[in-house]
Amino acid sequence: MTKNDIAGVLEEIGTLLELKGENPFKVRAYQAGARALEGIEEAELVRLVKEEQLQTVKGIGEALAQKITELHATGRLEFYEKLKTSIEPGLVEMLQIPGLGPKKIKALHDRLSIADIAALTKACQAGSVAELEGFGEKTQEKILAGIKNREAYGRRHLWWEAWEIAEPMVAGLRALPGVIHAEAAGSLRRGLETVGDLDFIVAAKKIEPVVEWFTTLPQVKEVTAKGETKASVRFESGLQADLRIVPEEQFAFALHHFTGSKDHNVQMRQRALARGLSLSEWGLVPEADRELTTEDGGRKTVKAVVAERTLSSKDQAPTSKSGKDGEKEKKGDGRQGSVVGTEKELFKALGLHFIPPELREGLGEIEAADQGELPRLIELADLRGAFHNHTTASDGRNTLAEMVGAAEALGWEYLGFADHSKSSFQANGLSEERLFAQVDEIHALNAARRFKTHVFTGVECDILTDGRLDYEDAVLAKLDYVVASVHNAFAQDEDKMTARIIRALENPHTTMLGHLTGRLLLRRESYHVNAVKVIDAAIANRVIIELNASPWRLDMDWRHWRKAAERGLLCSINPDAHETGGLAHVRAGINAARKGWLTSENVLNTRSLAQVKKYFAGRKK
Ligand code: DGT
Ligand code: CA
Ligand code: CA
Ligand code: ZN
Repeated sequence: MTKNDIAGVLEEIGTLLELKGENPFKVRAYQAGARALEGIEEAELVRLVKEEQLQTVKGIGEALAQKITELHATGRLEFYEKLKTSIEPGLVEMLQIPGLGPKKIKALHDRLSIADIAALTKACQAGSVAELEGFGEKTQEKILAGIKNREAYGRRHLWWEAWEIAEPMVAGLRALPGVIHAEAAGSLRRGLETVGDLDFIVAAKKIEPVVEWFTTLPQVKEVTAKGETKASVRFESGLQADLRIVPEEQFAFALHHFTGSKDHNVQMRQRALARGLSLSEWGLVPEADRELTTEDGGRKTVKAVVAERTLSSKDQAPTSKSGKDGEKEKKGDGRQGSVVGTEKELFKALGLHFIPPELREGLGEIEAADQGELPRLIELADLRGAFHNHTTASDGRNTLAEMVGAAEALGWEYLGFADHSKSSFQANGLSEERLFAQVDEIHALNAARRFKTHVFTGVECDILTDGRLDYEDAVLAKLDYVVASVHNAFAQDEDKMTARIIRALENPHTTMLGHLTGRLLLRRESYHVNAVKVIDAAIANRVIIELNASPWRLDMDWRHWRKAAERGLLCSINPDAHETGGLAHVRAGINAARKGWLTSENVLNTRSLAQVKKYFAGRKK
């Protein structure tokens, strides 16, 4: 760690201690230490650490010297990691609100029991913050404004939440008169786990009604831009959406461009250039032929046409336009007729097979498309069941029978359960007796043939801090399968956590590993674990790693899957459903699986009931 990184950590420790209401002297010691570090040269720090002379620096005492040395050598500090996990994450998050320091946050926590931004918002709206000593009306207003801005500009959004808004909008756009095509593009279409903003691309005969519809939707909180062929809006949640309307013949190019990713686009343009072509959001034109004939017979370059169009849309933005302009613009498009009408044709024009949006991350998809080596990606319809699901027996909201009924309604051949084990008492984990009762219930359900869906017995078994599992072997042996997961002691260092998980994988009863990193997207960081080592161990022990399809997890991350699957790792797409509606989350898991280049062969729950039974039986031997 560099000097500045270390100073940053010390500063943060000071803030966190203050948040906890620690002794002000202790707080100040860390702040002083940070400043002292800033005052010396990097080389000087190296020398002082080496000669163990740090405490000779004014502002750095014995204890601090030790911590700096540890950070300098390892980049980590046990004390700091522990401190971080000892504080409610909501309080730390509140630090991002302008005008709210640790002292104020502590006061809010102590006096109003406010532990996160949602509660703070409510308290401000109710006026109770203003009544607190040291706060007042003005501060309260400032806090509210700060929260609003942070949400509006700072936050990304879960793919699932963005999709729930986007999907009906696409349907609405398509239903408008004069709309020829409408698609959601951007990171949403690429199936990224979080989304910055929505991007809609529309081909329409008449532009104005589309813009009008888009900007007057009931869920729109604010119209942030409104031009002749585009508009931007912001929703209640802070999520923003861009709309672009293009002439029909540009649709494929615009859709491709605004689907991205940027890296993919850059590589596509390079490929076009290598073939003497110029690819843009407006079209694909011969590079040598950059001069275009306009309607009035003049000659103009693509660049000039583009510049004009950009200008004219800016100039005319404030005035209302008649629908005729769409027609005019369409004819006025001087681009030479290219036969590209779909993305498929666009790729073909560059000698490529169609690249599914999920693969467009600039990670080798163009090379694979060139060689005809793109995988046949898994699809939602390939799934025939799912294994990691909860019931009211632990922390789920629906009974076992309700869950099975929902799986049957989805047409699934099988459903497996994995309620929490006894150490997860916060999640009402099952004692051996309660687990056996559930196993009996499942056997009875299968025997009665009440549902077409077969039910598998399983458990989500805690991996204890040392890597042992939460039940005796004899208990685990009674189940069809075991999902082993980490649910506590997140602060362990990477070596410890990695060894802990690997030990669990070596247990012959472990069928699959649950949520590899424990991350909660946009809410909680991963614990420290060496993913590559865990993947190696899973392959060596023929253990599955789950792709937890909960929109908050999507863990193991798609970025690991391509390589891992190539090396023989088997995946299971697990909804981790806590209610009947949660089964649908496999849709998000499919996105991630596709981004990880997975085919149906890579995923256990695409197999038939008979094959799965055989797989579990084989694992038991
Ligand atoms: P997001 O919204 O942050 O989750 O990510 P995207 O990928 O949706 O990005 P966004 O909304 O800024 O733009 C949509 C797409 O438009 C992006 O994936 C690629 C394309 N695009 C935007 N700006 C640029 C750019 O400066 N260069 C290139 N090559 N493409 C761009
Ligand atoms: Ca976007
Ligand atoms: Ca955008
Ligand atoms: Zn879990």
